[in-house]
Amino acid sequence: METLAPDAKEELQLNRIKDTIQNVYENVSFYRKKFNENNITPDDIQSLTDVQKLPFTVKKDLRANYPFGLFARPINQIRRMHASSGTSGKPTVVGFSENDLNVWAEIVARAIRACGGEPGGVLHNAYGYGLFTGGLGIHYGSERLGMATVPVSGGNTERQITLIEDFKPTVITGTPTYVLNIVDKMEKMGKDPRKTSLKYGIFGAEAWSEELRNNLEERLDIKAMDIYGLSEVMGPGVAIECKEAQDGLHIADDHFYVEVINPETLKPVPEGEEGELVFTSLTKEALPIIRYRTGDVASITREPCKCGRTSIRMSRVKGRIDDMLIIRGVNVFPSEIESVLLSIEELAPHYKLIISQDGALEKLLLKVEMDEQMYEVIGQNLEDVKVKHLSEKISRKLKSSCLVTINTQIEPPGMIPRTEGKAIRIVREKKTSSVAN
Ligand code: DLL
Repeated sequence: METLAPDAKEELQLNRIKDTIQNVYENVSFYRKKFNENNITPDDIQSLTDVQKLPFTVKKDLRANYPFGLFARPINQIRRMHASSGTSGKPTVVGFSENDLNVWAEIVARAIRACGGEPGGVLHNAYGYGLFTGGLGIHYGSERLGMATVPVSGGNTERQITLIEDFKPTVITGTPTYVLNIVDKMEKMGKDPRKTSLKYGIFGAEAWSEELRNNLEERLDIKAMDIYGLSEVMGPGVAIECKEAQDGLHIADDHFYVEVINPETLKPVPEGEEGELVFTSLTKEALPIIRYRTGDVASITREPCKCGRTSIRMSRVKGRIDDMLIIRGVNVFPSEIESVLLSIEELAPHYKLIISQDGALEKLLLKVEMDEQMYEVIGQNLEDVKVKHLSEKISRKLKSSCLVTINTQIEPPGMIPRTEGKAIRIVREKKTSSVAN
């Protein structure tokens, strides 16, 4: 399936899309109503371009149909549910049939294999277990591949280090920022992270930069690959980098049909151009999803990959449209700021962006940690002239790479809160009083 000729793949996609449309038309009143409103019946979908006739689905639709309104199967055919944390409103619930779980495990097994995992090896899984799809999604894929899977989940970093030393995994999975915490901790404990048995990392669930990849690869002496996914579409495994090229993520396009649209006009953008990723599931039974607007910004390419896989590839996700900052008319994603910060040796890869409202005006403050070594060099004195020079260097680099000026505050090491899962890069503050101008 991974090396199927593109024509054959498209034929397969069309057949599967037709089945999916039939499934939602018959079993989900939300879609039937929407199709009727748009004068569409399943017979109208005769080619892949016809997919563009279908209405989009957005997160709001999942919330409005909470909990099971979009399920195409009754509860007695559901074998697992996952849900978002619901911090920004009602949670979204997703359901999987037995077959869906099987397909998901298969897709993730394929993904881990593409990243260097092998039957017989050990995989240390530091993605959170529970309602989040990361932990269990990777877990069953790893077992399916035939790997001894360590379900350590996030947190308890010292124990993670002991387990890595004792169980000798070759693969580690987790959010890039949490794995960064593990590496920091190892170094603090006087251990050399390059000396572990680890060879490959499979990192995702949050936007991360090429510079963070370099940092993790260098400090852990591994190859680090990017894994993408979202619970509404499945979970981890929707797309995966291969260890051979590390150049774009192979979309599991036998199971997901991808489009890239301009989020304002909602029209497709030319191939290779950035836009919002939109996915239609092709094989899901319990929660088929039609033209789901992910809010994630990336581009796609059909150029062949040197690994031999024929699937469409997507670029690294730059970020979520909601997280894009507009600074005096210039659009910047936190991942672009991250690239700049990580290119500055005196800084640690820990930062956050604080947005506060000052009347009608939005203010932005970047807080970034200084590297431990630099902190010692300045005798832990933040008033040292070297800190001022560092601040100027950050401003200069941000200006030349991102074309923006951002107020920056340099923090001592350890001041930015660490997380066990996805990092919180953007903090929106209600009050303005605590924010420096
Ligand atoms: O984060 C699924 C996942 C788990 C993916 C483990 C990879 C590894 P959600 O919690 O529903 O699902 O969050 C989905 O996270 O829309 C993106 O904005 C972001 N995201 C996921 N993977 C990446 C990635 C999981 N590799 C949301 N790069 C998505 C950038 C990512 N952003």
